[in-house]
Amino acid sequence: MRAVFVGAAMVFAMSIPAISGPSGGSHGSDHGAGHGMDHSAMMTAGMPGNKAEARRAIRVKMKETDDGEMIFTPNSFNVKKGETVRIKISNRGELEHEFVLDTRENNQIHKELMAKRPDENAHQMPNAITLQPGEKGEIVWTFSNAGEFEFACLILGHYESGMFGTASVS
Ligand SMILES: [Cu+2]
Repeated sequence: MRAVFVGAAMVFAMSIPAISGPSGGSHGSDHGAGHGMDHSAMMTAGMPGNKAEARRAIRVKMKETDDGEMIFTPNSFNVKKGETVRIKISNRGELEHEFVLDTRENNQIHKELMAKRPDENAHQMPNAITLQPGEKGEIVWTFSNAGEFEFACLILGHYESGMFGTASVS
């Protein structure tokens, strides 16, 4: 089964024609209205999971450090291919942060778009959550494909301050 890029990645792919994903996803012309995204559909990084199938939780904290970095703790985790996990995310910092799980390539595209249009920070995607200081949230995710994926905060300047990490699926 071919991986299909959904949601924001489609929109970005339309505006940045040079993008060609290594997964062979069907970008571009054949996906119809990109805004009517199917939230149940698979992304390269996997798909929204069923909470009842999650056997474990992974806790990730987001915060700023005293020396000016912004970090995820931990900044990496491992899961098995096909595993469904509850990713419990808490914002322990004093700024708004987000957790966006995707391929590195898609996160870069997304980040560049956000840099151009910072008013579009509010993510309504199943692979992303935005949290205010002190807030907690959860993404239930099934890691359908093996590979190295990235979780990142794409708010302007945060990635450059260290806000990214690796989800390794094997
Ligand atoms: Cu952030």
